[in-house]
Amino acid sequence: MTVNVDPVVIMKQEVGKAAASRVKSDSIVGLGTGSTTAYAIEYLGERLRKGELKNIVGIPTSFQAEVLAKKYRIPLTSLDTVDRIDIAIDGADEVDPNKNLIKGGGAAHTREKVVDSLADLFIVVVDSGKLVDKLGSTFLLPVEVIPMAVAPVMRSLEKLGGKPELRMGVKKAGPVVTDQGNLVIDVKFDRIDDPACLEKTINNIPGVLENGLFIGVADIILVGEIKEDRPLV
Ligand code: ABF
Repeated sequence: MTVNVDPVVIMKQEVGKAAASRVKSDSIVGLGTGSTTAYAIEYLGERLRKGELKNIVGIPTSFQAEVLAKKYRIPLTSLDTVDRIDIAIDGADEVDPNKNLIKGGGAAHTREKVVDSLADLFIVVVDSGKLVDKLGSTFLLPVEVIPMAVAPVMRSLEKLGGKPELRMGVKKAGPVVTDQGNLVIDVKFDRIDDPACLEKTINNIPGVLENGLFIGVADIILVGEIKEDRPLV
């Protein structure tokens, strides 16, 4: 019987494993969010179980990462306990040629930026579809905002040339709420010519907690290639 495994799943597994294989024993590991990083977390658990890895602790970037780490028995700690992160593995929604990112599709970019920025080595795991010439060309820019400031922040984002929209949940039953209890505004910018400047400008708007521009944070981009359907016999 031939079983076809989704080539996207295979790609995510391979790039997640490639990142996780760079983790050394005795490391403090930033655990990212998203479906690709999930495979890296799973593989870290497998390496621990096999005894290939010893004595690592994880810092989760979201409730989702925390749940996965517990599922794969990766010990967890917090930034109150450690003063450094050796390596962080995380996904992204867009990557430009300068390794700048848009993140936040999973509404976790605030904790992700804290952890990823602290890491001595930040590895991003993506498929080739995430590679863009200019940030903002395929993905809206997520901005985490405190609930009482949504209206004035949206007006400020419009003045910057953006088209902001409050992110609603899957069933449109209500807005998406972040792990911090805030809301997310997704902003369409026709062009982002100076992402470093835009990141600072947006974060300076009163009521904004964090936006999804990650400038000069990523060290290594691991890009998975989606190969043709490879039936498993
Ligand atoms: C997370 O990874 C988010 O910042 C980003 O949206 C997501 C991409 O996830 P996936 O690997 O599922 O495309 O870090």
